[in-house]
Amino acid sequence: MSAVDNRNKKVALITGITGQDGSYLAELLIAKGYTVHGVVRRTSSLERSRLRGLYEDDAIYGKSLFLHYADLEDITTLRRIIAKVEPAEIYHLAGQSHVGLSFEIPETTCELTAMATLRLLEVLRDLPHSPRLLHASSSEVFGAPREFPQTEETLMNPVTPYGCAKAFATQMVRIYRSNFEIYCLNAISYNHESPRRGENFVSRKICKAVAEISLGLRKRLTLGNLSACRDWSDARDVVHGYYLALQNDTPQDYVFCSGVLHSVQDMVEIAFQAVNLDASAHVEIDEKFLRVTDPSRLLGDPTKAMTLLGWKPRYSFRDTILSMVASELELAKK
Ligand code: G4F
Repeated sequence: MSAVDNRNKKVALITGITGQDGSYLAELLIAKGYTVHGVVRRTSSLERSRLRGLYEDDAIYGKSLFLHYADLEDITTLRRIIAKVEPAEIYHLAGQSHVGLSFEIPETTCELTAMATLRLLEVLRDLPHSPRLLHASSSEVFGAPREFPQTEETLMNPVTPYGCAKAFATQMVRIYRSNFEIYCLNAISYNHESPRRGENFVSRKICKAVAEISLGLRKRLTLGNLSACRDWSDARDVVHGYYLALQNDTPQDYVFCSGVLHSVQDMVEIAFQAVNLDASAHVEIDEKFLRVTDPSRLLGDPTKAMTLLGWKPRYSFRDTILSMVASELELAKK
């Protein structure tokens, strides 16, 4: 693979560095001695709170962390950044990542999630020494899966605009890997949460509300489908998997998940128990949070990542929820 020429350089580029996964990954790579370049949307200057610990540290920002402005639609800028910083590894995490929202803005979702990935692959195709590329794919590509649990071999059958955009990007990565000898792979991750999760995702919404209810700041938590089940992991474990995946000499796809299903109701119960409150006294359902289509049985099999990469999650479902409630209590008290 042509990427081998760059391997001795610990230089990484992260698209989506201001997000939950990007910020944890940046911390992990810097701790491993990497120089990390992050791509930041021109509009995201106010959204860097997850990076604050790194950004405000004079020993890190401008020394082992650099931020560059580029929009995913503007591939020329991205091409220039790649030519300038010559990363050995690219972690492509950026995109429109909210499944529910993808029904409202399907065209934007396809531009930012599907086409942006293809454009990035085209940039790499033209480079004499292409960096290694990890594309953050999603369990949403399986949509209505034909098999349980799903593996790297399971056929894609997306049922949402977001899942469809991810399926396109995932397949393009496979096509470019086999046709152009580019080192690129898909990390097919299932839901993964943490205190840095965006507020419109169900875990953060639940934990934030629970903290505020326990402090008397509000009374109710309004949700959609409580019986929806997901295979939930912790984002801190998943980004460690991303790092391990790109260290393997052979590019291949991996599923990152817990292999266990929990319902939204389970999450609600754990979060309310953490503050000694009865969930049934505070939770109500509003149809506006129900999805047009909601994949119901996305359950992954993490065997390949565990055996081939030695990936071992450190956080249980309960650990993650408890850490999120604790973090929300701190924030709410401030
Ligand atoms: O937290 P969610 O919004 O995550 P979702 O849609 O599963 O997507 C996440 O995981 C995917 C798989 O890895 C990623 F591809 C994607 O980018 C994102 O990270 O919803 C989880 C479940 C759904 O079944 C939803 O219907 O929670 C249910 N839910 C119930 N009430 C709710 C609510 N979701 C939200 N956001 N808000 C609610 O009030």
